[in-house]
Amino acid sequence: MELYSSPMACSLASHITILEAGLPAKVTYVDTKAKRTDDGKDFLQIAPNGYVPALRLDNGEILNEGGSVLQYLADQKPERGLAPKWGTPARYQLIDALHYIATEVHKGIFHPILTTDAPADAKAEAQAALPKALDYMEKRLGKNQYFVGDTFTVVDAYLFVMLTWAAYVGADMKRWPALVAYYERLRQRPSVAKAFAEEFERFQKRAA
Ligand SMILES: N[C@@H](CCC(=O)N[C@@H](CS)C(=O)NCC(=O)O)C(=O)O
Repeated sequence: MELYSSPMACSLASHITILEAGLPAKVTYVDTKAKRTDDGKDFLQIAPNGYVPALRLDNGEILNEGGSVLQYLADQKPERGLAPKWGTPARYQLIDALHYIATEVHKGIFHPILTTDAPADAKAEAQAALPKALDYMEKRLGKNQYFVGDTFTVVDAYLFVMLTWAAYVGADMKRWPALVAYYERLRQRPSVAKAFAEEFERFQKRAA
């Protein structure tokens, strides 16, 4: 398996999941603007939509949506509990949370804020929506340790990235103490700390 990731992008969640599951997957970095991989390949030949995460399966097929990549990775090591068993109500709660994060938070809010092409009014609307989404997540997390169920799942890996971005775009995180405590707990997990350190270093080098 090979994961195509871009430093500190949404694909960090898949990178965390690979480490959390202990999967033998190679991580290849991509410059998503130039559409080139760091080992010199045309990324559009690998993932026609040109975005990360992309996961090349051992049979050569590509998965190119975070929600499917995360669940595929989790299902390679079911004993790690990174996604509940298929067919259980808990699995649908996980899918529900992944869709919420992908559509409402990632694409609905962070995409307009972070992209250079969005018009100013779309950026302002997204900035105004961010505290409301954080309010919702703070309330939904409540006193729980994890966002869905009682153990770490791929949803927590994805939310870790969203909360990293929230601080990066200037959200006043102290307004959401449960999310801050949750974020700090996640940051201490070896898989999260390792993937974050590797990607953050690459992110800083690219920005320099
Ligand atoms: N629909 C995809 C979107 C993934 C996505 O937006 N990836 C961003 C990084 S966070 C990207 O690669 N953007 C570069 C581009 O769209 O050209 C998903 O939910 O995984």
